[in-house]
Amino acid sequence: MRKNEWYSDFVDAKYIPKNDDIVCLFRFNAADGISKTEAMGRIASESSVGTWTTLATLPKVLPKLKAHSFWRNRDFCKVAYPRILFEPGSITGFLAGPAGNIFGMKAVDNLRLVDVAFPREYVKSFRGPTFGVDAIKRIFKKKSGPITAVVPKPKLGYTAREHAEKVAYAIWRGGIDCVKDDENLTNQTFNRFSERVKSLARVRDKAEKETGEIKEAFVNVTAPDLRELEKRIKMVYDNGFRYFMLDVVISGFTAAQTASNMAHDYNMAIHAHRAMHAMFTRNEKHGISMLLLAKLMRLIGVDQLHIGTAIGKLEGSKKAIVATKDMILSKEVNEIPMLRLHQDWGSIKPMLPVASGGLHPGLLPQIFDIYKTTDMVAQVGGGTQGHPMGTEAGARAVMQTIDAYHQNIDLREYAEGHSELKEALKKWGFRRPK
Ligand code: CAP
Ligand code: MG
Repeated sequence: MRKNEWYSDFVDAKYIPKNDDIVCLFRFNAADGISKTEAMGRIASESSVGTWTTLATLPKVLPKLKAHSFWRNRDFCKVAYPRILFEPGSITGFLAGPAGNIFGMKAVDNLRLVDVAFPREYVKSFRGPTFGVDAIKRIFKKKSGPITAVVPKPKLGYTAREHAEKVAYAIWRGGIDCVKDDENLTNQTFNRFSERVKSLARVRDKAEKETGEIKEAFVNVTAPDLRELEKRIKMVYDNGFRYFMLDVVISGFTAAQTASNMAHDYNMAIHAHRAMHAMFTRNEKHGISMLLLAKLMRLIGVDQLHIGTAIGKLEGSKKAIVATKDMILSKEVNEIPMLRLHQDWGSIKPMLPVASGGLHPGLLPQIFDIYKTTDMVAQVGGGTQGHPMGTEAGARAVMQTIDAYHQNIDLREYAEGHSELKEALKKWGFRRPK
């Protein structure tokens, strides 16, 4: 132990976590001159009750509050935290410890919070999704998924009326369930939020009447402050939508929890876009894993979350995506060494995975095979609006692909009797965008 330091007090290989402890799995690289044990002590100390030097006075309760780094395998370690350390029902209150200062410690060159096993009592302090998987049946009255969505592309540029009357109308007419705002569409001068919501509601009613199908929109309520966020959610609700969309990472965890509480109050569902996540999820050696971000979002209570495709245009390994998909859809999942901890969800509803990013009809069957379910949301933006015969045909091609998949018919064979699918396969085939 170095003079005037007490980090080693936070390392105990004999410590056996209590059932009620919160256990974090970290991946770390100790800095030069720092042993792995010293690094583990710093991680546990700085993320719970410690600091860089010994202290003159200590509260009596301190031994009960200390975290224990109790396990290591190569550059992975586990730290157990007494649940009492954290405010129940608050993701921000949790992250400020195990995902706070420690990322910046000089004692580590890299640090990644890979997963967290939350005990039942802690899980119970969250509300979870309002609908989650149930949205398929309770909102869309469908026996099985996927829920289909299309983002008007290009991302920005349409006026509110063009967005609704030109693009959304064609998407809904083509059989798609939901028209999704892009992540960077909020309240621009050329596409005002209030006008977009009202125009979409008017066109939705028209499309529902003409198709006899339930039509929804994922209107992006991402806002500059919580008061405006609440106003936008209320406006979407007042215009008869059951969903709203939030950029949960960009908005932050307090906004996400505020939105979830409002979704419960209004009996609405949240489509969670994860834009900016790759800033801290992508580097396997540093940051927070996408799996853990998804776990936090299920606790907070979003109903569906983008989790990656493995074969589309954005990064994400198939192994990690499948481990995440299983964790958000299941009641309980087992540990996968160095990737995922055991988690029992109690009565928290399963959350729907969203596959999106570079998808087109030729790729959808592969997505359903990777996910091993169609209980999901399939978003196809460019892969619908880039269709040679236009947006409505692009939407029909997506729906034809899903029909073919459900009937276990090869796409090329199904395309023989469906011109929209045939044209889509002619343009994109089965290529995986880079
Ligand atoms: C997809 C998308 C989504 C990405 C987000 C886009 O459009 O609208 O934001 O899927 O990535 O802007 O790229 P396309 P992820 O369907 O035209 O690709 O799903 O990985 O969070
Ligand atoms: Mg987008």
